[in-house]
Amino acid sequence: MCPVPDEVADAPTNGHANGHANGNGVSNGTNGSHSGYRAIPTNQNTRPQSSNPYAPVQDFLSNVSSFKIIESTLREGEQFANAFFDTETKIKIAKALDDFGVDYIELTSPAASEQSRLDCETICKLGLKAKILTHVRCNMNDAKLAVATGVDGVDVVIGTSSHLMEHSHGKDMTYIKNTAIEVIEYVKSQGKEIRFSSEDSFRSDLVDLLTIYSAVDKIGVNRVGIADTVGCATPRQVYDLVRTLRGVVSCDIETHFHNDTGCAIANAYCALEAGATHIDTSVIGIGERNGITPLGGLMARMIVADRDYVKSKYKLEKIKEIEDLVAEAVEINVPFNNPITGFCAFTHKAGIHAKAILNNPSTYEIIDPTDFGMSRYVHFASRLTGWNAIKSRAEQLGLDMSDEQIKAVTLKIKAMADVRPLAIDDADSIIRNFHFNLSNDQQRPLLKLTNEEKEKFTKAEMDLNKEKAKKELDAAVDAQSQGSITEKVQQATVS
Ligand code: HCA
Ligand code: CU
Repeated sequence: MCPVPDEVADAPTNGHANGHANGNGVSNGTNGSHSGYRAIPTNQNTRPQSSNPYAPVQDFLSNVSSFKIIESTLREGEQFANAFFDTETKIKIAKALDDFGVDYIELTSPAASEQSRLDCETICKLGLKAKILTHVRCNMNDAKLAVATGVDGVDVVIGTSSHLMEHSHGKDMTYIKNTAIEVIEYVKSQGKEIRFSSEDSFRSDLVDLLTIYSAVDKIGVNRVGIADTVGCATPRQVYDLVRTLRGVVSCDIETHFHNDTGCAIANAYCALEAGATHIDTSVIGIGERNGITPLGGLMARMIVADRDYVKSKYKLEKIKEIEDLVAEAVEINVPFNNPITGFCAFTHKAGIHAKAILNNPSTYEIIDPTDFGMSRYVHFASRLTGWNAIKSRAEQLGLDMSDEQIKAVTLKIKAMADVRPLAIDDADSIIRNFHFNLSNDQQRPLLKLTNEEKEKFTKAEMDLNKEKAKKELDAAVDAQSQGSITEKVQQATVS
């Protein structure tokens, strides 16, 4: 369970579609603003990316250090069950994504509705740095509508799996190839970028796929796209397909992964390793069903792979703002386990973790929260806490105590946490009152407790003391027997 905040009053209202998704109605805040939590200063992370002994040997086909993002919150994201973006919201999202630094922004087809067409025109006129794309079916009517909106490029798609050819559009591969060529030639003739993608690529016939991609590559398509429309692909399958395709076409390769089986980020990464050039994302991963590769999650993955590239290209500290904007627009909470911005993404709790984190955050953090403008938190108000965390907290409160005294108050906090859940203020009161009693030779209660709680506390404290005494005894016996073994070895060497 995540740490319980002490200021639940700050929690946002929760009429959201996914209910109380992050457990507490709170999400991780940017520096110092994690509602109900107090950051404890730690040593700095000297090297957020330590070398990885399992890193693959450098592969010349890999684009892990040179990928581009096609941000599809305003297309795939609009297919999310709870998404209803009005024009103003679309503009806000487009501007935020542009400011973040995405390479492309993909918009819903102008053929979807008159408002969609108008919104497309409006966003094209914003003068953003990102290239604007719209996503249409592979036919001339849609292509003409798309070009007329003023977009920089058109993403066309058509289903190529037998499932979709039979049960969706009912066209065969010959029809698909001929129409694709017609559409591509038209869009190119209008001076626009053009991508051709096969829907449901991972359930399509490989020969069909390679034949059509090779044909469109020959007539100068800018990108071909692979889409895991149903989220069935594994990272290995992705690697194999992209790698094979890389050997067949010379144009760029875009990839699009649904998250039905939780592989959307891993698949995106593998696609880049195999030579894909572009990854489709959406903010918090929103899209059809449970969505696609999330922008923030992909950033988390990629910063670990190439920090310099990611930091030089994207304004990472904006990610929380963008996620909050989209979460609000579609009325969901950011999930508690979201990479980077999840409620406890950088909160450390167990004593062993806290101790190491206080010494050097890279011990239990592969990502430095400050790269994303986030804070780390050491959770010290629980039965799992350790004396190092309490020592830091006491220092932060300006209370001077010896290590022995800190260990004694830690034991009291742990015992109290066995009686009832502790808020941060509870733990602080225990530390403060304990310190007061020491300095004034008094017996002020550490915390206000009911009689029943007092009884439970006494018992919990006794148990912990017994446990502590047993551990000390064991340690003393170990030390003694170690001593006598060393003595015997020494005697044996001498004699
Ligand atoms: C869909 C279409 C799509 C298209 C992907 C692409 C998919 O909503 O079914 O254009 O590459 O997942 O196949 O999003
Ligand atoms: Cu999709």
